[in-house]
Amino acid sequence: RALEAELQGALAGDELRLVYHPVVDLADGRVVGFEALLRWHSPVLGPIPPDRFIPVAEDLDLIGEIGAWVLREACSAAAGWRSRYPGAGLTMAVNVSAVQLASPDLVRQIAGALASSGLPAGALVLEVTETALVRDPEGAAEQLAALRALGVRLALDDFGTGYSSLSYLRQFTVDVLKIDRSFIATIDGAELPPIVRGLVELGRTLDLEIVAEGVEDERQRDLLRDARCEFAQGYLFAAPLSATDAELLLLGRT
Ligand code: G
Ligand code: G
Ligand code: MN
Ligand code: NA
Repeated sequence: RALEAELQGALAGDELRLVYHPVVDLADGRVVGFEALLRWHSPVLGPIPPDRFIPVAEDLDLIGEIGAWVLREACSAAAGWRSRYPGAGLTMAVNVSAVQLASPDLVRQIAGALASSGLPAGALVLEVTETALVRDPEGAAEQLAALRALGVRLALDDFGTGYSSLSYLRQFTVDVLKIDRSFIATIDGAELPPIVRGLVELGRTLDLEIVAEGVEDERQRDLLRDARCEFAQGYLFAAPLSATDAELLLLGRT
């Protein structure tokens, strides 16, 4: 298929880019970090969303190479921003798929990206989904333990949408819960819907950081902040930004 053929050359052809989606502190609106999101603009096929090309990259055995590039690029951007904007304690989150999580090479890739960028391990957050854990829970637990031993932090992404979320919280040690945007989209009245409130309180009880995803309006922001949800992402604050625009945001010029 055309997409498969084009993807083979995408990395070498410099067709992949990262964009950076800000994470803000709801208490004061400051940017505390970014989530790196992969973009592919094929000169032949146009822009292709990651939902479409990442599974293909996995089938073609290209995900190792692409994932390693994402890690190096994201860690080096974060290291640069942290040195130019010290004091903000900026973090960088990188998404890791089920296939990546199963790879024996992942720990080495991450250690390499940290070493070559100089980014402190504690500033890197790896986002995994519940579905990535369901396939091989024992293998995943081992891998997560090895990653935490490096000092990186772990986030459970799209929280609440996978299978039996709560049993995963018992089995796997994570640091951050990202409440899926489908829950945030249910916030449309004067009060936080009980499930969203429950998710925020669950995180607090378990001493996890909470990031609300997909915050699109001020009412959602205010209700989450009042419930003491600490962090959020969403179009209300910013769309995913190019490295240049992310830097302008840090400069306070946007
Ligand atoms: O940014 P966007 O909504 O297009 O992302 C769609 C999906 O692709 C999300 O689930 C996101 O986690 C995933 N994704 C984006 N960038 C990466 C990446 O670098 N690696 C992996 N494995 N998944 C990614
Ligand atoms: O699965 P993951 O959370 O990694 O996916 C992140 C994706 O969510 C990104 O592709 C990003 O474009 C999208 N996204 C981020 N903020 C918002 C938002 O406020 N509204 C909507 N509809 N999508 C968002
Ligand atoms: Mn994510
Ligand atoms: Na998510």
